[in-house]
Order: sequence, then structure tokens, then C-alpha cells
Amino acid sequence: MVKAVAVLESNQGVKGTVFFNQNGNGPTTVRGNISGLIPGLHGFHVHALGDTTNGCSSTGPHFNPEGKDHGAPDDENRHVGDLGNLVAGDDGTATFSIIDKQISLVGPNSVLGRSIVVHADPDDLGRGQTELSLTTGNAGERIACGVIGLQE
Ligand SMILES: [Cu+2]
Ligand SMILES: [Zn+2]
Repeated sequence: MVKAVAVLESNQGVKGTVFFNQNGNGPTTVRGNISGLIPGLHGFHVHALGDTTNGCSSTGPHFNPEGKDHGAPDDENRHVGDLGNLVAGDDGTATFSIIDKQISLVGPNSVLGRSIVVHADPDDLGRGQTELSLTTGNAGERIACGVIGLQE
């Protein structure tokens, strides 16, 4: 079992922790808890870089090692980093457990050393029929992020 963790930071009061677990080359479980959100949907992605020197804006684009279009988690044509949306409840907290077949902690799709990012707006999952929809999902501002590192 390979385990990784990211602690999310924000200058907007959003915080949380995201845990990643993977057995061998199997699917990766992404679970955690993020608070301080506006209730509703928030785009949730792995971005390519583990650079937060300029806050979440320096984490680069969605992690996309195969040069595909932005999409939904269940799409074949998606960025590896595309995890869809988190749903924050009335208390502003999103609690989630996602099982994903593309994100990995080993090999070319490894997310280690990259960043997990939460956005202000819903991810349109590539269905927005605009150019931006196929790169970012129109998810708006990056409101919290954390670098993904190996966990004991
Ligand atoms: Cu993003
Ligand atoms: Zn994407």
C-alpha cells in the first residue's frame, strides 16, 4: 500500500486534508474533508506542479500527462487530474471518498509532488461547449491547494 497526503491551505478560510491510498497498480482512493466552503459544487483537480510559491496560481494546469481534453472522472478522454466536483453541505464542509482509476501514486500517472486544488465554482466537466471548458472546466478561482507528498 502506498499512502500520500496533502494539507490544503488558503487565504480564504478554506482548509482540509486529503488522503490518497493505492494498492499495487489498482485504483486510488482519494478521501478527506474540506471546510470553509460555500455550500454547493466546487471543482477538484490535481494540478501538475507542487509549486505554491505564488499560492495556488503557481500550481500549473491540470495534471495531463497524456495530452487529453478536460473531462469528467468517468470519461476516457480526461486529464489524469480531473476529479470532478466536491459537494459542500450547508455547513460548508465537503466530506468525500473517491475511487479513481487514472490517478496513481506510482509510474507515469503519479500525483506525488503535484498539488490538489479546490475551486470557487462548479467544474462543468468539459460539457460547457467553450474552449475553456475543455481545459479548466470553467471552475473559476483556485481557493485552496496543497502539495501531495508521501505519507508514512
Ligand atoms: Cu483545478
Ligand atoms: Zn482537467
